[in-house]
Amino acid sequence: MKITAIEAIPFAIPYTKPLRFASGEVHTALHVLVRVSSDDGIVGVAEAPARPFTYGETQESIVAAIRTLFAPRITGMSVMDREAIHAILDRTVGNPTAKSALDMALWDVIGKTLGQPVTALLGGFSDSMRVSHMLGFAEPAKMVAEAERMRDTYGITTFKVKVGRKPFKLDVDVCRALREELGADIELYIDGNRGWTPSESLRALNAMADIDLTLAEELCPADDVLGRKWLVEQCTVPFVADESATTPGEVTRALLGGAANAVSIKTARTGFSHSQRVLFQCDGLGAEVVMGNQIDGQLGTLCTVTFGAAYKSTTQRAGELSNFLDMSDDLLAEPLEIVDGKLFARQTPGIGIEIDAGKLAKYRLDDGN
Ligand code: MUC
Ligand code: MG
Repeated sequence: MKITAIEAIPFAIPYTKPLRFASGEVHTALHVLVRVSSDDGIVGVAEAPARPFTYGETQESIVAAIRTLFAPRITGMSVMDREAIHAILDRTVGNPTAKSALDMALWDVIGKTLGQPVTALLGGFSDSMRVSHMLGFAEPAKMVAEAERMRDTYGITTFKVKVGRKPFKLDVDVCRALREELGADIELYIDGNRGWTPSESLRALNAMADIDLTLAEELCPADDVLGRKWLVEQCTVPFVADESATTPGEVTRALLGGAANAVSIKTARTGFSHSQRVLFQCDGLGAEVVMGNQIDGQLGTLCTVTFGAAYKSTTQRAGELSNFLDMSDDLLAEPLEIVDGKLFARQTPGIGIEIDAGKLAKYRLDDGN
């Protein structure tokens, strides 16, 4: 079970509908496919999404970190030596999506070698998750139409609404229109990507007090330390830390410091191994979790549901598993399907990723060697 080769393959797939939010926008999925081969002839696969506006990584930096820093140091180790491998990766600070893709590709090798689904190895709690769809910035009528299409086509009834625009009236109008047009049965929550100040956040929450929001995520920066604590104390729904709590240590600081009382878990940035740490920490401290979306493609989404379906507390809420629907194409040979508002984890050995070789050849940005 020794690692014999590690590849980092940059690829680009355009979105048919770009996602816009307070901290940035994404028009093209500039991701990196990570492949780890073992001496048993097994290949594990995962993807790293470049999100410079959140983690500072670019597609080029992810490829460089894997090829020049990580691959030379862990090639030759056993795929079972995950803790030792992470200790080596963590000698380099940052690079969360590069490290996480490596971690998940290693789990994929382990699952395939053992002939077991990774979701079962992780926890095996359930076979699927309810899906939440993330609505990016647009005019209220367009966001309502998108939510209706998601509900009518895929049976999705939970929506995360991107907010954080200034002034906040447009965001309030959107949330109100969604509630009025889609009715009481849908679940709505908001994510500000740090776009508002603490006081703007509270005024916006008050203006939406009758809309029955279920979560409020990253409405203002966590560095607004006292203001954020003041906001969280007054917020009547769980306040979710997302990009401000991307490591177990940051999660502890956020929860104990009053900067949040719920946490978004994203396998794109904590892989499976560190997502376990974050989840168990939240379970132990009694903080709710939500499986978040790093604007993942189908590979990343499959990783999210592989982890999210595996545990009781990650299945309590719908996971953010649908934004790959906005991509013009993807690399999976067997595409993901959302049916009746649910997405299933794959019960085949490993994560269940099979790459379409033709599509990889079409979208990869390197020379293929
Ligand atoms: C989210 O939940 O914030 C947008 C920025 C980012 O880091 O992730 C996405 C979705
Ligand atoms: Mg977020």
